[in-house]
Amino acid sequence: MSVAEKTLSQQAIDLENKYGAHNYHPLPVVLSRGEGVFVWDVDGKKYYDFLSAYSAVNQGHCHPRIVGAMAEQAQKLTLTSRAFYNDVLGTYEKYASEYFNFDKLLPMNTGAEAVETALKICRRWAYEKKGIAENEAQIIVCENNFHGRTTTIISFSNDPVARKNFGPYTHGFIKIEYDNLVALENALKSNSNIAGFLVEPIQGEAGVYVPSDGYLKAAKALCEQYNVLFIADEVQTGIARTGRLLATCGNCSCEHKDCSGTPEVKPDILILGKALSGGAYPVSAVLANDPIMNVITPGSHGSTFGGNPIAGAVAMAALDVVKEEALAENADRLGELFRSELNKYIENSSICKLVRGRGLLNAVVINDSEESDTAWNICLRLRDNGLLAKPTHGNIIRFAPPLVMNESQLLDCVSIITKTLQEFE
Ligand code: IF1
Repeated sequence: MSVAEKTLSQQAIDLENKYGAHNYHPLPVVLSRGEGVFVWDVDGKKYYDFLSAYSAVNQGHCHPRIVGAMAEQAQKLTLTSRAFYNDVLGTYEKYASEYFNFDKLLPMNTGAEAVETALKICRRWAYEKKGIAENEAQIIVCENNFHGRTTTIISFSNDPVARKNFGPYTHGFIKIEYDNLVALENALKSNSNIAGFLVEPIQGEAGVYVPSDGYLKAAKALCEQYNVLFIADEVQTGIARTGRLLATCGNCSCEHKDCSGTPEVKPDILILGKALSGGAYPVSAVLANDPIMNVITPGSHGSTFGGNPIAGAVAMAALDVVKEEALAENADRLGELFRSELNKYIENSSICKLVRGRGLLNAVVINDSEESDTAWNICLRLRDNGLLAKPTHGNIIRFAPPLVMNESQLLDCVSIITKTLQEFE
């Protein structure tokens, strides 16, 4: 078939297949525009976006405030490196540190870079403050974690696809079962070289596993008891996604109802990314108080783009939008509605086992084996019906729309989802 005869979508797909590394298996749809909760493909077909670029587009596609801040800064100064000061970074660092109630922020670009940064801070704190012998620090992580794709991070992954043939692997990590306080305490009491506990408040990629109520709070208390840093990876769960500004609060007994907003579970190190920029630009950050953050000294860590003026301008606008548009409250309310409506369907469904999640980070477990392609086929039909979503693992479909969605749009999406599922019953 000649190029001219191929559709625009097929032409784009063929280009990626021929000239791009095959590190993804995207759903066959080629997007060319985004606005709010909607995206359009190259043929002008409109879709609800129910992935939000893996929770990076919480504020909606191309939010005018965020794009405007990016465009304005891009006309003035894009990058200085940290060899010099610039007139945005300090303002951003103050704004974000106060926004999340920490003494300091270390600016990076991707989530994985921020996770790596947190691991380095934790290890250096262990040697210089806790007194663990150099090179002996151990960091506890959870089975089925996802924290990024760097060699150190995949060294403590148990996903064979993410780690096979990427060895030799980085040492210094102890894996325990997620949502298991006995396992955590056993690890803490059996090894005096534990420096930190790295945990996702909700395990996103694993399939949106929400831990038991009180898990995070009790885990933090155990870390305090054993003088170990509690490191919360909120790259995916943060920035209002789970119905609170941070999911680390989501585990307190308030169930998001009357919580004062200050997280009952305050991490020693907080890791942010994705929606910190509203999906407009790579921005990530590590936040901590001075006794921990001050182990970082000039020349001991850095990044060419980390803390660049565009990142600071974009992040401040993105965080403004979260508060001005009450996105956490909206996510909390619409998330309850989404799960309640899906549960009504699931009561009489043979194809769906359950829906779980918090706020607008949800997943539906399909009643088929992990190896089946049912979830994938359901996502293909959802695409045909005007809604984009993608399976996380095998038989689990993640549903995570932008947090700017309104109730009528959500109910429209519930109708699309249930009508599509009905075709597979
Ligand atoms: C992919 C999902 C995966 C993250 C948490 C750190 C990072 C991520 C909790 C790293 C990134 C992305 C990466 C992307 C797919 C997506 C993802 F869970 F969000 F769906 F893979 F698990 N911590 N998650 O979720 O941030 O370096 O990507 O900016 O790699 O396929 P990053």
